[in-house]
Amino acid sequence: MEKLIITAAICGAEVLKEHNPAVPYTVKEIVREAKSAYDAGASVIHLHVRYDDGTPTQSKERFKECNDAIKAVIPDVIVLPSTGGAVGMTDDERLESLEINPEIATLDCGTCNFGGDDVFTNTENTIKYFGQRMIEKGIKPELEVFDKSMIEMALRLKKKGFIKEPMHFDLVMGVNGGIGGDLRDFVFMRNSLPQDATYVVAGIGRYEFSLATAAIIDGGHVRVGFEDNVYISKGVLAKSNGELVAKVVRIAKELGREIANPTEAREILGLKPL
Ligand code: KMH
Ligand code: ZN
Repeated sequence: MEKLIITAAICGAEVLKEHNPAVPYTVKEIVREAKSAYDAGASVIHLHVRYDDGTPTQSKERFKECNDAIKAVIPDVIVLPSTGGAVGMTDDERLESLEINPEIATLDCGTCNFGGDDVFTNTENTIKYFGQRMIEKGIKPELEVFDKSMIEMALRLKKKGFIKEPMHFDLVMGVNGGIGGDLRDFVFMRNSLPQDATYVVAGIGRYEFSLATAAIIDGGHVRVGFEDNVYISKGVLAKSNGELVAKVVRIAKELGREIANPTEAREILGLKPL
């Protein structure tokens, strides 16, 4: 089986220090959390950025500042910025993160409820616009799918030339508005992917480690981090993103799956070597 790529979604746009005091806002805190995840075994950092008061932003200047600061400490890590940003941002605002010329970035493949009155909007035209921009800039999309319909959207847009093969998906499961995170949901999503696709699974909240285990067994890859879950076990807050990554490493080792370093992760994802 391929080595296991672990992505750490260290920050997100919605989770706050009120949920877990270790959630990073400042550049220094973002670097601390990225380094803790990398040291524990993550080869990819899924990056959202905030202003110092915690407000989410897609400002290209803030992304550059955070990306440069992370790379100064862990130069070989793969930084995977968000183009999802936060609910309510405009398309062009969201695309600012691509100005750091990342190797890979998220491409959200559909609209869904996102808790309360929030709707995370990704119309077909938005997805085409983002897909086209990524092709022009030579950035690999990580296709974020919150439900089966979004896999179908990605496959349709691939046929129309807005997404290139080989496809790489992020099965985000357990969002309040998307597919659930039970094993049968995972099998359904996973079996709906093209044969040659790679995937990572991001289980939200209580689904984080059960879905990570399913992906480890299945030969997929895993995302954990404060964006998705702030607990290391029921009712116990994680001290860092590194602690969440370390738990995945322990499970993987018990199950006989080796962990990919960033060089190996680039190879698996079809990214250019550094
Ligand atoms: N914050 C969510 C509204 C992504 O990174 O592309 C969107 C999100 C997805 O987190
Ligand atoms: Zn995200």
